[in-house]
Amino acid sequence: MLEYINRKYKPKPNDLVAEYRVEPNRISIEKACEHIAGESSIGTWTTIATMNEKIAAKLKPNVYSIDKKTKEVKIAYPAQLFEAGNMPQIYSAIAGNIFGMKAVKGLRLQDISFPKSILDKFSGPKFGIKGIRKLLRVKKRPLVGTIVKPKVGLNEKQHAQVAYESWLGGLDVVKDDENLTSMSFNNFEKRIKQTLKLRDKAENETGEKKIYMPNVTAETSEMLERAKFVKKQGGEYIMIDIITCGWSGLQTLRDANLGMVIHAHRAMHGAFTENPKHGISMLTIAKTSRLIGVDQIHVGAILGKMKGGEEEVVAIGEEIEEKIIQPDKEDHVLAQKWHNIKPVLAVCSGGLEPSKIPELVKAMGNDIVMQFGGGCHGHPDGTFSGAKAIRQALDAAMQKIPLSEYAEYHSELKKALKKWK
Ligand code: CAP
Ligand code: MG
Repeated sequence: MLEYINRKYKPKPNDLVAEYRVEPNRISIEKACEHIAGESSIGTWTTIATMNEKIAAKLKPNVYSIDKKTKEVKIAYPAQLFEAGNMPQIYSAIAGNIFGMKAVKGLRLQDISFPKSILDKFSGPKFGIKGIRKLLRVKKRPLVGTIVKPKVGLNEKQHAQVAYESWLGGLDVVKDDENLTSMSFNNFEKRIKQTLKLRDKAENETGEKKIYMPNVTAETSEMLERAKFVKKQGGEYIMIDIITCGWSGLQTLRDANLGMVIHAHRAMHGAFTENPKHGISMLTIAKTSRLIGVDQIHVGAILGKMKGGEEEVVAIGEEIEEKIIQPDKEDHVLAQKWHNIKPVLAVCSGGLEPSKIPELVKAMGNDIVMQFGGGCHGHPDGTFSGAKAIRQALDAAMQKIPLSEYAEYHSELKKALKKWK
């Protein structure tokens, strides 16, 4: 086996660094690291006659940090191991076979630090936070939105009507749910046409910019066709389920450069992000999505129904918004310079309702989109009132007025607080 452990090694600026949490399987952590470093680069389970010193000198990674207490391991990979601009290949290397090796009981990819030579080959967000705020004409406050519910089941007309009432009630954004694409009872093209028509009506009636985020998730060439259709119909946003579409689908959609805001839904991430001892961190998924070029991404809602505590969600929020990330041992975050890769807007969603707004804004700041599905359409008086209650709670939070006080003279909010207290 090639010697991969070199605690004296100092990562070169052009190395890609990966941080793993390594749970060895009845072998030493050093032995496990040998297997990980080899299997993710140029090695295999035994020495081979076809290996030579030249290859090793050029492509051998270095395990330069092993913390036996936290089980945290850092590996520096020469950039030549990767095809810059090809995210599937990068993950096939450092997030591929190694997860299934007998040498580890558990293995978690906690963060990746990309070197500039790789960063330069990806587009990054087209709009970023500034571009989104300019498009929506919302300078400072958080954006508020809903997801049409039930997730699926409404026909095109009913879907458009729920969106219309949400916009009229004061929400900025209405999105399709992650499992709504083109159904027998809700055709994609019909839905887009009818919903954008009512978006225009809502804009005229409210004087506010209103956004519809159609879910274009599909086989890649079909997804591209649907995105182009949305654009032709006057849509400015598209939503994609990035995990089920995969890095290749996301890169294709981004590199089509359609000039549309890309909203990244992360459905299925929980299959590998939630176990602290095995899988891939949501931080890694979020920063990879920023690099490929989504404009906004679901990061968790801290107070809602989905897992993801404040520390993790705040750390992800910083990773996708800041220009320079300092290493943080607590949050298992590596240093990262983002150079000219624009910031991404954090989306907080899942089990939220108006009473959660002040605390969520306090934890995450104003550069967020807060989305309420059940927390809007579950209002005792329905969607329009649910949307009003959300906007009222946001206005109160922006003026630092306690919700209970604001609710005294805002009946929709009062009813929402009563239902979900
Ligand atoms: C929220 C939601 C979102 C989740 C995704 C849902 O609806 O539409 O997909 O927020 O989770 O289908 O559950 P509710 P995350 O507001 O009714 O919960 O944002 O953590 O990726
Ligand atoms: Mg959903």
